[in-house]
Amino acid sequence: MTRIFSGIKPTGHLTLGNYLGALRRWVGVDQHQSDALFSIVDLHALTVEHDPARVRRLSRQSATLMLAAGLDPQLCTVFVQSHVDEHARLSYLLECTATDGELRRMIQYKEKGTRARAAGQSVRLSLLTYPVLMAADILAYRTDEVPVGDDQTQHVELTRDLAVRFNQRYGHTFTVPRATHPPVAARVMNLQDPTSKMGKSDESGPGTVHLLDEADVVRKKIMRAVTDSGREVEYDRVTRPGIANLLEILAACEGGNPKDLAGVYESYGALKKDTAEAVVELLRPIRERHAELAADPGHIDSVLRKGAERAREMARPTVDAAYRAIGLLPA
Ligand code: AQP
Repeated sequence: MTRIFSGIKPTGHLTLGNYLGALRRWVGVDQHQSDALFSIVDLHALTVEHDPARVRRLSRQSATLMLAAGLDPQLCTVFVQSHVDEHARLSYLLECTATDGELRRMIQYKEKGTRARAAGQSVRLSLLTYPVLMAADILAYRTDEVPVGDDQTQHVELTRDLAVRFNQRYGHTFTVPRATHPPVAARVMNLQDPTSKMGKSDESGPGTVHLLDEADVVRKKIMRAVTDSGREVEYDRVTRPGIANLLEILAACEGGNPKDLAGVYESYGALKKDTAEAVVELLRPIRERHAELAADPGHIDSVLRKGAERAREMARPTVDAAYRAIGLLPA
């Protein structure tokens, strides 16, 4: 059976991008057809300035939303990354496999590093090294597939390179994984700046739809989405990024493809209205289920505890094998 691993960082409230780019497929396909692990990758939330209480709160909220969206702990393993020591144990060995050059080339390091420096903040060393931790997250489970939005492609490429290099140097230890992406909405763009990804770090911004936004807030954000000066509804990501984004969101919500949908609309207003209603309906059951689950935090904790136990059992043999292969004396 195909082994799948993917994760969400508790750096903000989950967004429509997280749902369409990742979570929806985990729920609809991956957990049914594969041996799947889904993690709240909390260590990755510490690479930029953070508030400890907020990370804790968002970790529980992310877990609750993952279950509210439909992940079923009977079908897949849901756990918090920091509860399973094997991730950090393996990460060090992979730091001894990676080079500083390949990490400095990572786009997210360059972008976030530049942003932090511009804000007068220092850049944490972990911002440079976290893609190695991400490789450890994936390789510890001998993962075959990593379902992600396409912003993560470069990180999965690095993971593949490290797996191949380690296997060649020290003997076959890791499965070499591949990234998989959804057919549409692999990159949902910010509604106010359709050339940037809709990211959850962009807190209360009007360009980001959060899964827990009230219906009227969702409508307002979508109706105010930036479009362009043209009039015809055309699907062109380069010249009409705002309209293309709305068409992709609508196609992802209702099925079909964005190009065909473009032919159905004669005005931007009508497209926005239908997109807003489609998103409201998509999110309604998630918000309702979230409210029920949030009322019972003990249940969430128990799911996460059992998930971590299962994950630990799966990861330990591979990580132990890596320790032996690289030349460390068994304890
Ligand atoms: N806009 C998006 N479109 C499609 N997929 C997306 N994903 C994230 N944003 C989009 C996918 O969701 C999964 C979890 O993402 P994450 O938690 O690693 O990152 P994020 O939501 O992008 O969070 P941040 O903090 O806002 O990230 P930065 O600031 O790093 O961009 C992944 O599969 C991701 O591809």
